[in-house]
Amino acid sequence: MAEENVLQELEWRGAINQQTDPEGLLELMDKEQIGVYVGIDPTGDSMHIGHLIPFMVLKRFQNAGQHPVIVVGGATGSIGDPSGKKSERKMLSKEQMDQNVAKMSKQLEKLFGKDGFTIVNNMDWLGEFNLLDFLRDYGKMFPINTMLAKDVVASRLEAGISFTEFTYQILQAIDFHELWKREHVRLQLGGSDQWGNITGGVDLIHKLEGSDAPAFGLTVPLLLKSDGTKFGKTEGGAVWLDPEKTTPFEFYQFWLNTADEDVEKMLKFFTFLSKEEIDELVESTKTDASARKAQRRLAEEVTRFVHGEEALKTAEKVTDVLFGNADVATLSTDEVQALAGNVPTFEIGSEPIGILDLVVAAGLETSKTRARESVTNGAIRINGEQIKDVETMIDPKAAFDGKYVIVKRGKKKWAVGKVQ
Ligand code: 383
Repeated sequence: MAEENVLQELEWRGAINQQTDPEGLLELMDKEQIGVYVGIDPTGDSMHIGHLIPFMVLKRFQNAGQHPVIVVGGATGSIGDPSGKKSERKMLSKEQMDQNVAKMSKQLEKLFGKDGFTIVNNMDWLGEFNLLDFLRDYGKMFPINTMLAKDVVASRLEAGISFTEFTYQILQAIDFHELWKREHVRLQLGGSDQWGNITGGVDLIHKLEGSDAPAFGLTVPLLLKSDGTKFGKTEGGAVWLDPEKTTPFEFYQFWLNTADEDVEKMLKFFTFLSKEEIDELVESTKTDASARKAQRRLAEEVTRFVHGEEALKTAEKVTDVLFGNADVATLSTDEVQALAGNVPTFEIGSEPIGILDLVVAAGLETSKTRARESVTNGAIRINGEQIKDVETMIDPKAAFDGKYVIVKRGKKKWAVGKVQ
């Protein structure tokens, strides 16, 4: 069998929504290495897993030998893409935007490595224009009727859209042309909400560089779960890539909790596993669903990709302690710190403390009388060890470098005391 090309791979992964000219693109990639780009607006201080959708595809083009380019939109972010938005956006301050650009760039370097990919800020060129040049050089290239017909604009005409946001599509088109010239970019990727903006860029390049100038667009479907709800949201809100906002443990848990009906789609989208490996895992959801082998592998692959091997191991360990049968005493101090990020915590002095006072301080019982009952019943464990004697004094300095005391009541209630 001939080796599969990147578009065939995207096809079986279900990762193509629309594309402009697949034959032309394949022919070009056979001849030369091209730049492939995705843009992201720094409207927040972290990416979330929705952003991963086109970035996973970009990574596949990188693995297939093409050169990834990412635009962090310092300029476009200050305008606000109306795509997928029902109302006008709030504008961020320049300082906020600069901070977000720095944070997102760091996250992107973690995913794509420092070498072998290019990251640019469109403020570098869009920030230089003066109004008259903009209107004369570019405005003339954009027929208002075409702009009005774009879904994004058409759907907002009734509710209203400012001239500022209306202009957004021109800015993204200029970016594509600019990168076409300076980075040999020939293909732009995005979620399906970006189709109008991407084809706007293809059209601009054809107008300025000739109708046979090579420029292509491809969009990736935005995911829906089998129950029809939006992918990537939990009760607590978005699932962030920033470990300060969503801990690697919570991140791991999000993927681990994928429904059986959705796990195949997720494995195809968010991992680099082969079709055969995925088929095998999907099969196991039918033959041995309770083992959750497919979910485990999914959580493992995505957590490793986003947070690295060490954070993955910690997330797995904490999962095993909280939901499996791993012994608390085997946790390292760093792992206890990760655990503390995911269960209630309380502050505790460094002097020895009576077990009943400790259980109350931990918030696991409301009174010493009730704490006494729990202890006598054998429901209380300190650092993994069952304590039944109500007179026991606990030394907070005894374990985990003297930094933490882990209190557990029954099977599910945890609290970590942070030694002051
Ligand atoms: C800016 C300048 C460019 C090209 C693209 C942009 C950003 C683009 C946009 N993208 C979204 C964002 O930044 O608004 N106009 O939040 C999201 N993307 C990706 C993907 C997605 C899109 O970053 O569909 C989800 O994540 O394309 O909504 O020159």
